[in-house]
Amino acid sequence: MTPTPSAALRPEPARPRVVCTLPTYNEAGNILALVRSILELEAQGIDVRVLVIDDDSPDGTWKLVEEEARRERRLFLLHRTQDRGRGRSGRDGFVEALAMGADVVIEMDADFSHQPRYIPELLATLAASEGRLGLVLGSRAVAGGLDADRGLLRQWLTKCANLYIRLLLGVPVKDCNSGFRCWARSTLERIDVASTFSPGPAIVQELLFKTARAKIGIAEVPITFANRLHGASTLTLRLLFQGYTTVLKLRWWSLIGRI
Ligand SMILES: Nc1nc2c(ncn2[C@@H]2O[C@H](COP(=O)(O)OP(=O)(O)O)[C@@H](O)[C@H]2O)c(=O)[nH]1
Ligand SMILES: [Mg+2]
Repeated sequence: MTPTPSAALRPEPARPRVVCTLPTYNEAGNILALVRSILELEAQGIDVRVLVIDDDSPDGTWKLVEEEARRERRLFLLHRTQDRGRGRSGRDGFVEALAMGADVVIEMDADFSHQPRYIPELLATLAASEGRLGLVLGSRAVAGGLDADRGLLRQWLTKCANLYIRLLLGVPVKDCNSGFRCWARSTLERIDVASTFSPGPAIVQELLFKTARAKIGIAEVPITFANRLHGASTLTLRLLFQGYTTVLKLRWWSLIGRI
């Protein structure tokens, strides 16, 4: 269980506006329950909205969200019909969240791998840093963190990818593949999130690299990463390979001053 944050770690009294961005592709089995459990955080004093970025999912995820958003004013949908991709959706989600006036943006997967119960601690860590941190991530790789339930092969792949990325990009982070992250608005603006180029899941490493390179403070909070609740992973060997080459590209581009 997550430890209850100490009084010193509670979010500041001036409530920051929090927007949770959820990119979705065929998450009909998860999305509404996840949205509800995020919005329930309001009971803990968090000013929270949810933005779903759906790539015209064949299973109708966007329709469920559209209907729910008619009743729930804190839920928003970005229905994309072109240029499908986890990275492109992530980028558009960040840009939209900033346009919605977010002070803090939480990005997370829409499959319950990233559990809403950790959000208060991510927010509290960012707030307690009083500007020293610009990114707090949910981490499987620090003391108290766990990669639960996934197959050994998948855990091993995650570990190898992590080592490769840390060595190549030199980022001061233990879990470089975590897509459960809490961003200060100022960080997204400084790294010019609108210019993100990764079409696929490598957006996670691209934004991490740009943040570390801008010398913005990053902290890791332990989480248990759970297996997805419903549906199937979109990760393919092609996407995995694309991720590895994107990391090389990032290193090269930063060496020649292109980014
Ligand atoms: N909008 C959008 N979301 C995507 C796409 N691919 C994956 N996602 C979402 O990105 C998150 C992570 O994807 P997932 O398949 O769980 O990858 P895994 O956690 O690496 O197995 C989930 O919320 C997916 O629904 C895509 O092409 N477009
Ligand atoms: Mg997942």
